[in-house]
Amino acid sequence: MKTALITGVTGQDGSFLAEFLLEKGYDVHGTIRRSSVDYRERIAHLEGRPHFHLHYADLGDSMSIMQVVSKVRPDEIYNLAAQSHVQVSFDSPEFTADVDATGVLRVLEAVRLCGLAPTCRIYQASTSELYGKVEEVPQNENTPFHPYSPYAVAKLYGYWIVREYREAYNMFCCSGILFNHESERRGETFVTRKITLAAARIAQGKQEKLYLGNLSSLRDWGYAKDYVECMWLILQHNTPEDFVIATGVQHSVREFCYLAFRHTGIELKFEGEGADEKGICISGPENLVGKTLVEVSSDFYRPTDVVNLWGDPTKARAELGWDPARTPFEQLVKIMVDADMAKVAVERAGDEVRTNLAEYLEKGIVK
Ligand code: NAP
Ligand code: G4F
Repeated sequence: MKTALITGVTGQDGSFLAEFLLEKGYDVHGTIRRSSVDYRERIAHLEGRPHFHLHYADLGDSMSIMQVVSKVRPDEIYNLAAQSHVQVSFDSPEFTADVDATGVLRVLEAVRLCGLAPTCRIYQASTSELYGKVEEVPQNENTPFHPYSPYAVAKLYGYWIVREYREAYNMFCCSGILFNHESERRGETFVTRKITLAAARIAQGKQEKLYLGNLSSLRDWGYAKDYVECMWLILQHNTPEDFVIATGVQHSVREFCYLAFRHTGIELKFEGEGADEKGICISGPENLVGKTLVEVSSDFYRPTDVVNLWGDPTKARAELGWDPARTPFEQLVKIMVDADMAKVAVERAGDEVRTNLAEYLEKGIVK
């Protein structure tokens, strides 16, 4: 039985990867951080299962990383932990650098100092944000980097320190340069999830309007569940190499928004430009027709924004046998909207029960 250590197991990717590796028969260890909230929604269903273990560790704390690596002595490490929100990195640049840049070094050094360099394979969660202010489209493994946020600059250090340890110490460490990947487990402040949740709430009368930033931004969006398989494939390859993981298809935030609303039964028409652009309901529930449901707010503009990400997955397809087209864009949007429609319906049912209960208590029907 192989042993894997996943940093960031509570995140979107960490939770899917843990499920994937357990399915493959791995003994899976994950790192968690102390928090005042003990419920870990994405991995609650795995906790207590045989071969799934959790350890406290923080990427900002080298001693905790050393402890967990020396205790677990993993065959494979998936370093997914990060401050992963680009906009937040403008507000917390130092924290982002500590975790997303120096944190990678801490993991590599822990492996080396524990004497695991010859045996332990390491996957580093790198990102298409490295291409930033893009110098060519689509982007592949040879495209020059131009990071365009504190997050991307920190991740660039992570990318290079991984290469350095590979060359200097002959370690099997690789970066997956992953383009945006989304799912029903995506954090609620990333644009796709923000849209699917808002569309579901608006369709069910729980929200009036959705405010977004740059609607023209272009992304290559895939399904996170497909992408975690690639992380594993990268570590099973016969040589340590870096790979671009993407679908090879690009869409705008506006298109995502249009499709998500359409899937809830609301047809939007976008009018105006830039900060004045609006998404108006042209068909759907009677009470919404004619209403502006989407507006632009400069609160969601970034000091520098990456607007043209489009990946070329040729190498991953040829060398890893990975299929970039497994979950097409429309299906991804549907998966996310369906999940959020169900989530909002459950929330509404809870509201109804609470309202009825309050009324029954007031009338003395229940005591
Ligand atoms: P996510 O949902 O935000 O998860 C991030 C994980 O990192 C969480 O488990 C979080 O723990 C943990 N973490 C944050 N700071 C930490 C620290 N100081 N020490 C230890 N753990 C810490 O991110 P994701 O979407 O799954 O992405 C996984 C990785 O891939 C990240 O490194 C991200 O930068 C990278 N990436 C993501 C995408 C994408 O489109 N999703 C694309 C390219 C690269 P808590 O739950 O305690 O906060
Ligand atoms: O969903 P986003 O916040 O994702 P972003 O910035 O591309 O970063 C994600 O993908 C990266 C891979 O390329 C990862 F490395 C990173 O960890 C993270 O997972 O924003 C996507 C685009 C941006 O151009 C943003 O300006 O959508 C635009 N956008 C427009 N309105 C918005 C909004 N983004 C957010 N978060 N919220 C908005 O209201």
